[in-house]
Amino acid sequence: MAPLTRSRAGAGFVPTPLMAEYYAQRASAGLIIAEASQISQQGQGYQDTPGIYSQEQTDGWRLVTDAVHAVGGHIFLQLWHVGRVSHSSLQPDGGQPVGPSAIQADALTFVDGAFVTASQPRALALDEISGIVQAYRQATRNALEAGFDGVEIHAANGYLIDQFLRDGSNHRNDRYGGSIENRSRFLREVMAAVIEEAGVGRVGVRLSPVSPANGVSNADNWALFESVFDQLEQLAPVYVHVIEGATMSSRDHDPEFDFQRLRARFSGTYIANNGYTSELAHALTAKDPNALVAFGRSFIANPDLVRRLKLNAPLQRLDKQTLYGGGAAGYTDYPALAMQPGD
Ligand code: 8OZ
Repeated sequence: MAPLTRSRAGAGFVPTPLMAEYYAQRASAGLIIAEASQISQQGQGYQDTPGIYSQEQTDGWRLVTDAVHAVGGHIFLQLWHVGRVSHSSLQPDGGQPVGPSAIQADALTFVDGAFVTASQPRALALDEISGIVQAYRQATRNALEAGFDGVEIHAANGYLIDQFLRDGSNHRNDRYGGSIENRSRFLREVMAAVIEEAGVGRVGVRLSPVSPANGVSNADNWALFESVFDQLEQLAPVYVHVIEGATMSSRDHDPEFDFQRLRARFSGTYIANNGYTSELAHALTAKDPNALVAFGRSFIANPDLVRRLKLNAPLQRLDKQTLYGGGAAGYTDYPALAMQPGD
């Protein structure tokens, strides 16, 4: 199950018992990657997304991991810093969001029940960057204390790590900007710190090479991601998870960008995502035994998605009105298929 933002954390951005119920309902996924969770207040970009930086948040996530493990599931947490995709009202002391450079994102955030334009960011000072790496490290410790089986570094969808990677959002002229080697330094440092805390077997990473999500742009995505994959091969995370196409949208992309060729540069597990059908998933795993497929949107309305796919049963449609925020409606009230004799 791919990570899905649902904006249902409680006060203090603490995971709730309702969230534990939601994840436990979906434990037959095999591996759940829990929703993006900010590693600091500065890393938050939308209302009511959960955090993983306070003790209360860590204790709240324990409810979730216990509920999932009790029914035989496995669960990673996605670690998130939104960078410039935020709004001042969510930032410490109402300050500006931060990014590699002071370039405003062409992106919307979600605040007080409405979508609003991301605020003008300020460029991170060179000496602030190690503090953010340290926040990823502490968030990893917290996630392990909360009982997660591992963590996924969110390096996709135009958030902070992706903002460093792409030349449209990174105009720095220090060692974090300019060349691909420099623009990927922040990703390398975060990965190294998190792997040091958790071990290679408990760390994955998510990328969205061709997605324009949250206003990112880059002159040569192939050169960038070929290099990123080669660097990941060295760092050896347990998996690389790739959104093949545009985030929350179509699989269509420039045919010159060949995901199979990219995947071949990493010898570990590949998790493919975005708009997979059962047929596409089987075709991929038949030719790539070290590949998995993550399903996102279809898990929202189908807690028993795996069983439905196995039985070729109809899928329920998700209600867009209840995607973000609110309570049980459109969250934990999507029914599973009735059990049949012999199940
Ligand atoms: C939808 C709404 C808010 C955030 C992502 C974490 O795109 C998100 C997200 C998705 O990775």
